[in-house]
Amino acid sequence: MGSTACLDRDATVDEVVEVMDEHGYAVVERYLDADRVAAIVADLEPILAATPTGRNDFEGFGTKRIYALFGKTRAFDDLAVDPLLLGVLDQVLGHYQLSAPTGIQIGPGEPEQPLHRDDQIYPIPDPHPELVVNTMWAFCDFTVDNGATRLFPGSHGGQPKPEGEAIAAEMPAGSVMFYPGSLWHGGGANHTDVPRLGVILEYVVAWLRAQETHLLAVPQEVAATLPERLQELLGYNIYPPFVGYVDGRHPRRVLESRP
Ligand SMILES: O=C(O)CCC(=O)C(=O)O
Repeated sequence: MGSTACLDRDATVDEVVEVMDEHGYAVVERYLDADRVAAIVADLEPILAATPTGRNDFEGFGTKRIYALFGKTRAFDDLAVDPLLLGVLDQVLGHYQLSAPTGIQIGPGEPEQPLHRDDQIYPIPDPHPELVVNTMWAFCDFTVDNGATRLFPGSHGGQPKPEGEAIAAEMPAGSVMFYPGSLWHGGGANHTDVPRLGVILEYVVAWLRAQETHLLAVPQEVAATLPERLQELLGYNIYPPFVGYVDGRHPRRVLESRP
């Protein structure tokens, strides 16, 4: 991949926002060190072993997707509230929540995922302000051969699906790629005999429905033990002044009043 959209791990919020705005994506290379990558991979292995392959072209018949991620592992609690990530979300989305936190292991032989925009599930006419920001965390080297995410640089902002060849967002393990929900992209084909493992932490503005219903996906007794900001991102929050209340009160009170 060209280096124009790549940043070092000491990148600032402003740099990530500027590069994402210009190119439609920004890769912060090796944001996680090798030990952290290895620890997360080890944590995900038993979960992946119990995860079925996909049911359609979009999920991929040879691809495993870990849904209900925050109900299954604590490995992403700090990454979901990472200061660089939240700083970018503050600037681009304002009020937001987690939408679709998903582990994606593209199996050998998997063909390309259909190209799509992550915000096209919402029936809101183009152009519109960004509604979704996604981050793809690489837990192996992402290469053109093993299914690195394909994308069309500059295709964000409400444009029709581009013609021609997408590029492969190659990045070393530990890197994180930021991209807005309006960017045309899709998983790549895996031509190797080794799975490609990535995790998306996707966020959506707080006034739209999140893709996954975290309030049901993460057991309440687990949610009650999590840091407050993560609880908020999992839906224990309101969009001001009062979208999302429970019995007229902030949803956090439900966790606080547990026996
Ligand atoms: O796995 C990838 O590289 C991208 C997956 C994706 O875009 C999706 O499932 O929405």
